[in-house]
Amino acid sequence: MGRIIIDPVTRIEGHLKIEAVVEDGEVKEARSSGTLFRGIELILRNRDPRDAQRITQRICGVCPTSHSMAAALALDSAFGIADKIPDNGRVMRNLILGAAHIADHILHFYHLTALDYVDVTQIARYEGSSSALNSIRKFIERGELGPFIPRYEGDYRLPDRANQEAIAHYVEALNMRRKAQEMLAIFGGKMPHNCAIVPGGVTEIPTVDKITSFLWRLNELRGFIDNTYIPDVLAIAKVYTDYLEIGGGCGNLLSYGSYDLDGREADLTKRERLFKQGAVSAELNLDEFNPSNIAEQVKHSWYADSSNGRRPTEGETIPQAEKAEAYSWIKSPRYGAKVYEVGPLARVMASYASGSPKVQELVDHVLSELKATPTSLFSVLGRHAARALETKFVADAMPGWLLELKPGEPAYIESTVPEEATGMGLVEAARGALGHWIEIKQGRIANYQCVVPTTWNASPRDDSEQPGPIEQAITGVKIRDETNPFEIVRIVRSFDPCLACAVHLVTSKGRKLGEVDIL
Ligand code: NFE
Ligand code: MG
Repeated sequence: MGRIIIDPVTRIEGHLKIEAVVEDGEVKEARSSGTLFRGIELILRNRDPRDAQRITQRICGVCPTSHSMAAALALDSAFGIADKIPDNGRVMRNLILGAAHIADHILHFYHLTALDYVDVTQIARYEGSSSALNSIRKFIERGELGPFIPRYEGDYRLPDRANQEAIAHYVEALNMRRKAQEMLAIFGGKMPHNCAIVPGGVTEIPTVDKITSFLWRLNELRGFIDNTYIPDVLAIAKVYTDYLEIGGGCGNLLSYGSYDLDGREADLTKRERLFKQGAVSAELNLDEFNPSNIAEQVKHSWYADSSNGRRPTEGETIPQAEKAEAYSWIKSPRYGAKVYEVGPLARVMASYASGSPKVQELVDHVLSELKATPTSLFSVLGRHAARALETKFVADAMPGWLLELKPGEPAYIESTVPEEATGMGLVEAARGALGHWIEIKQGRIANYQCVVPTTWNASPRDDSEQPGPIEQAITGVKIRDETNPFEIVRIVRSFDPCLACAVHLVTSKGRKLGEVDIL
C-alpha cells in the first residue's frame, strides 16, 4: 500500500493538496484538502450591503465577474427590485458574464489543462515557423522551460502535426483571452473586478460604438471556438478515449441555471435562463431545483461544528484550526444531503435533459464524433467537451443579445437599502453553481454567505463520510507509476478547481488564527 501526495496541484488556481492511498496500482481512497484559510464573508459583516458587490469580487481574480453577478442578484432581491431591472441592464449583465466565461474556458483548456495531453517539449524537432511557435521555441532552446516543466510525464499520444498545431494554439489562445477580456471591459469597465454590475442593473449606457466594438471581437472569438477550440478538444478526445471512461465521480450534477432571458420574474428559481437549472442524475433525469435543499457540513473541515449541516441562510464561518478529523479549509456543501458535482458538465446536461434543441444538437454531434454515449460524458473528457460546447452555446447567443440592447436608454434603476431584508443570488460561475446569501439588519450586513463551485467539487468527506466529487472521481483509478501520477492530475484538472474561491484571510486586525501542520 502506497500513499501519493500531490501538494500543491499545479496549473489550477490556489492551494489544493491531493492525497491518494494506492494498493496494487489502484487508488483505494482519496482526500482533497484546501490548505488556505481566507474569510471574505467575515469582512462583510456590519458593512453597507452595497459593498458586497465590490468586496466579494476580491474572492478571486479569475471569476470575480460571477461574484459580482451573484452579489447583485442577492441585493436586487433584498432591495425588492429583482423584477424591475431594465432590459438593457439584464442584457449587459449577460454579455459581461458571458465574456468572462469565454475567456475563462479558453484559459482553462489551453493554458492549464492541455499541457497534460500536448507535449510541448516536442517543439524542438518541428520545422514549422510561425511567430507563435518561434516564441515558445526561443524559451525552450534557452532551457527556460517554465511554465511547462517540471511536470508529471504523461503518455503523450497526439500525432506530430496535431501536437504542433496545439502548441501554436497555446499562444493564439493568449490573444483570444485578451480579446474576450476587452469585450468584457467594453460594458464592465475593466477586468478583473468589473465596476459596472451593481444592484439595479449596470452603470454603463449602451451605444452603437460599444455594440460594434463588442461584436467584431465576438465574431473573431466565435471563429476561434468553432475552428480551433472545439476541434482541438475533439482531437485530444479521439486519442485519449480511456479518459471518457475514468474520473466520473459522484454521478449527480447540479445547475442553478444562468443568463437571464426574462427580467420580470423575481424568483430566480423560476426565471427563464439560457442554461436550465435542476439536479441531474446519472440516468439523466432532471429534478426541479430547490435551494432549500442546500446545506454545508463541516465535520472534516477546520470550522466549528454545526450539527447536520447548515443552510446558507444560517451559515457560519468560525475557523477552528485544531480539530480532530478535519483535513480541509473547504466546507462540504450537499444537496438533499447527497454529493453533487457542479460546473459546465452540470449546466450542459441540465439543458440537455430539459430538451434544449441547440444543446442536444451540440452534445449529440460530439457524441457521434467520439462514438460515445451521453453517460460517458460523466468523465474527464466529458467535462472538457462540455466546457468547449458551452463556450460555443454562450458565444452563439450573444449576437442576439447585442441586438436587444437599446442604445441611449437606461440600464439601471434606483433603489434604497432596507432596514431589514434577506436576499439570495444564484448564478453559474465558470466552474459551476454559485450562490450568495445576505441578511440585512439595521441597514447593515448581518450575515453573508457564499457557497462557491469549487467548494462543491473539492469538498472533503461530509458528516456521513461521503467523499466529495473530486475524491470520488480519483477513487478506483489505476496508477501506472506512483512516482509519476499523471492520471490523478488529469482528473483533478478536469474540474478546473479554484481554491481561492473555495476557501473564501485574515481577521480585520490581522490576528493569527492558528497554525496548522499539514503532513
Ligand atoms: Ni476562483 Fe470561482 C468560478 C467562483 S470557484 S474561480 O468559476 O465562484 O470555483
Ligand atoms: Mg462560503
